[in-house]
Amino acid sequence: MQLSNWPSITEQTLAIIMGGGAGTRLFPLTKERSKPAVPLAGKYRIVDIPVSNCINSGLRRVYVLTQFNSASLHKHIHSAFKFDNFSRSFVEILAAQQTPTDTNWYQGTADAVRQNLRDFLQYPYQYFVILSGDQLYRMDYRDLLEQHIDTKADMTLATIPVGREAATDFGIMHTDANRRVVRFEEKPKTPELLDALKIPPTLLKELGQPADAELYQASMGIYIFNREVLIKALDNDCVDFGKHVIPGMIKSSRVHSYIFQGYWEDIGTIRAFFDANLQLTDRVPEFNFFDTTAPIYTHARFLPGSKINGATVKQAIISDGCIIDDAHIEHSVIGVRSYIKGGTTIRNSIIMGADFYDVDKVNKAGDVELGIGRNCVIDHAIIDKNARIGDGAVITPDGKPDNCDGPNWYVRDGIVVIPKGAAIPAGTWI
Ligand code: ADQ
Ligand code: ADP
Repeated sequence: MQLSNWPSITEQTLAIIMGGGAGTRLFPLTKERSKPAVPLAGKYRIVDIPVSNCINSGLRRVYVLTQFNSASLHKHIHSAFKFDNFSRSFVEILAAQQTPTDTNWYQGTADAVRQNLRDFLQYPYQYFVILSGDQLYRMDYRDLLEQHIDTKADMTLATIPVGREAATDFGIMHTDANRRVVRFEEKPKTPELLDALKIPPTLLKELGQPADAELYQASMGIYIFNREVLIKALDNDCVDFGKHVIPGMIKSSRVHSYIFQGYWEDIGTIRAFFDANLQLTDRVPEFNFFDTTAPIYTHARFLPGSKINGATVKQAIISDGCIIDDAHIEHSVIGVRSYIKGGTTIRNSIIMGADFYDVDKVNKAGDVELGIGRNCVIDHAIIDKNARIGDGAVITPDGKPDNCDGPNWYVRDGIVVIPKGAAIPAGTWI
């Protein structure tokens, strides 16, 4: 190693994770917590994905920007991501803790970065990697940095080919032969605009796609800015990167596209979050939590192995520390410390588990015990942490509108969501 190469490119890079705006799209999972703290895949939290990608890419200075702080997010970050005393590595939360009417509330992604820019610039970082906080994917950001430096770009954004239906939800662009962005439209809606934005045959060929594929080059919301470029890009009132900052940079700056063709899912809505979790129960899921070359880190809980007392389990993830009696579990994700009693059927559902065991049975008579009671039927549901589902409860979205609210339950995108800590009395039919 040449000492003159020090500090390395990754040491000159600060990672900034956009941890979520108002969190309305994931409500009610974000009712009592910020989006990064939402549990994922039984034992992780959403924020573990981008933070682990950073660590596995050698980026060890990471800020998580979030709209409001929560004790559980703090506890999670501090226990999951500890570095030794001899490095200047950190994962820190920067929260806008004011109310929505206060001007300090982050108005959008660019505004969130701008409000913290002075802190970010205190150290001589040369590159700023800005990441969306609600996506399931594995990426080595060093490849992105390498292309960024090789092409001498001012800004590089990661992109992925998507179909026409998805294209309306993303920033869509055209690039030239050097992958420099020459046109950018945020969430194009009209058929004429979409027709004009298709990936041309030459690029389709380079990507190994059929010449007649109808694909669009979509922004993944992952950006690398050079230091001076970021300062200039935010020296205005622009609120969002996708809506304002990037479209404004196309002509004046060298914006390049890094094309990624691996697995990538946006998990920012209840439906997308639900589908991505359940896909993990596939025999060979597209996202591999078993990949030890780039592990997903979370906080170590030292829980006992799960105890299964005669259940039938098919295509499911069972996390640590569960106790499952004679239940039937199919195509579901069962989170840490879940207690599921006999005679219960759980299908196509996410049970997030609990933060504690109710060993002392602190419930008074008549209260519902922590976990899922006897003889329940749960289908197409997300049961958030610390919920208490009484014996014989039936929870399914059948016969209900795709979006509606009950006294202590919600239906969102056709999925019933029981919020954190809710109690559903015995015999309830939802
Ligand atoms: P969207 O995902 O719609 O599109 P946005 O709502 O700005 O854009 O969210 C980007 C990320 O920032 C998300 O992780 C979100 O949770 C977070 N975020 C949003 N507002 C925030 C705030 N005020 N404070 C902190 N974090 C906040 C963007 C781009 C598109 C691109 C898609 C890819 O604008 O061009 O195609 O991402 O998903
Ligand atoms: P997770 O384990 O899902 O990451 P947290 O970190 O938020 O959840 O909290 C888990 C820890 O919180 C438990 O190990 C327990 O020590 C503690 N805890 C939280 N609430 C309670 C409670 N009501 N009773 C006992 N312990 C609790």
